[in-house]
Amino acid sequence: MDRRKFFRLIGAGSLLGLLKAKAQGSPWREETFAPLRGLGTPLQEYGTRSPFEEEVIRYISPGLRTRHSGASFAPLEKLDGVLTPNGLFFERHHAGAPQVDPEHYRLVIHGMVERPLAFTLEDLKRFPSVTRTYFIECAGNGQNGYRNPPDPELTATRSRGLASNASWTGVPLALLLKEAGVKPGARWLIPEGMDPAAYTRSLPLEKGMEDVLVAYGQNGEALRPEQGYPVRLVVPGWEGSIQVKWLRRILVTDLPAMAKDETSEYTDLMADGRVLAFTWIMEPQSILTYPSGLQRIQPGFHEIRGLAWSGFGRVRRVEVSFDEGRSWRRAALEGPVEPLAFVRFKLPWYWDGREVVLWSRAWDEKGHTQPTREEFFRRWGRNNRYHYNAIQAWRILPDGRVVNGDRPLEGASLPPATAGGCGGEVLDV
Ligand SMILES: Nc1nc2c(c(=O)[nH]1)N[C@H]1C(S)=C(S)[C@@H](COP(=O)(O)O)O[C@H]1N2
Ligand SMILES: [Mo]
Repeated sequence: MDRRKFFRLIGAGSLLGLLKAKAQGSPWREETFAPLRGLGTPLQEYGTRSPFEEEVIRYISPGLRTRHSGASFAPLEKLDGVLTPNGLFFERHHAGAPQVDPEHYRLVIHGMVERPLAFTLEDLKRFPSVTRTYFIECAGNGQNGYRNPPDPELTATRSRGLASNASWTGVPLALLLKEAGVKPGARWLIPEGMDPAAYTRSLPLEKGMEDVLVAYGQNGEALRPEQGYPVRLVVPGWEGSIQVKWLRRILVTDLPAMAKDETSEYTDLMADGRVLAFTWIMEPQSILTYPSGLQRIQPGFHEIRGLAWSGFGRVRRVEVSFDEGRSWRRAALEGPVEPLAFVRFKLPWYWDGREVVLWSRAWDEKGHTQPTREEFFRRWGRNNRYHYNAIQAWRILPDGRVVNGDRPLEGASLPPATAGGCGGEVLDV
């Protein structure tokens, strides 16, 4: 839409608003200007949000049946900006979030090093610190897209809410490794968590030396227990499952651990039955948050809004289609566009009240984009449950209701239920 047309639309909209206000009587209502009675809330040592906002909550997946090994989704369509508030950051744990006393906390680095070391939390905070914004996304994000026929009740939360974005503060892992002195021949790091799951992964030393953070801060305060208090790994752009929380040790070694957490889970079953392991990088992703599933809109002007990100680097552009991919319009990205972090995109739009399907797709600086649902399933068969980044479609019905616009896949039933998974609700295991 060109600029002039856009402002004409806005102008028409505000004129309409004025006429409406007139029809309903004066907009200067007494309640608006009467002084509030009594005193307000006294000073608080730790603030709480307005009670009127209390329905903005994480969505806890019933799919894994327990609140200790499951996932809760961030309510993406109810948030503004790009930072996910700490109380709404998605969660995924395998055995609940332990409460760790920072007094007794130690991070041990051992194995193929000159000097095995144990750091207290205070030690870690004495190192030069770095604060960077990065997304974390569970490899199981998007899993609800596997459902066939598609779930009519899908929301943006349940479609892509196993991802969140925060400003992380910590020490570059490279500094700690230098302090310990990595021996020649070492190639792998085996980080381990202190939760009852003894959660363990294998991380290439090269990535560990590049940009991994040993993080203790999240959006300006200490990590939340759910995010790994007091210390977690932040592994920029890579799947959430490798970002070990409640980090207690890192073994430096020459071989990967092939731990349960990277063999029984977080491997990708391909169409031909073979399995890909160690698929760490998160492909480009985008989700329209407005309009999105279960919202209701009126004909007239709307700012289409959404979030995009990619594990390959910066998001270069986001496009929106109103005709299921035949043509695309470029959305504006709200800067600064940081690499490996959420980006907000926006597009002015006038809805004429006719049924329409909206798509969005992100392109990153390496030229990757998102497949359609059909393309995704052609590539993977219906076996894989991870790294689903197919375009999410939203259908606007003539009455303004927004529903899942994904089309049923021909001749397909529900994918077979297998053990594992990451909070997807398709799973019934
Ligand atoms: N120690 C430990 N670390 C863990 C996990 C866990 O269960 N235990 N879950 C992993 C998975 S699968 C994901 S997606 C991310 C989720 O991070 P979040 O809960 O902070 O969103 O943590 C990862 N780190
Ligand atoms: Mo995950």
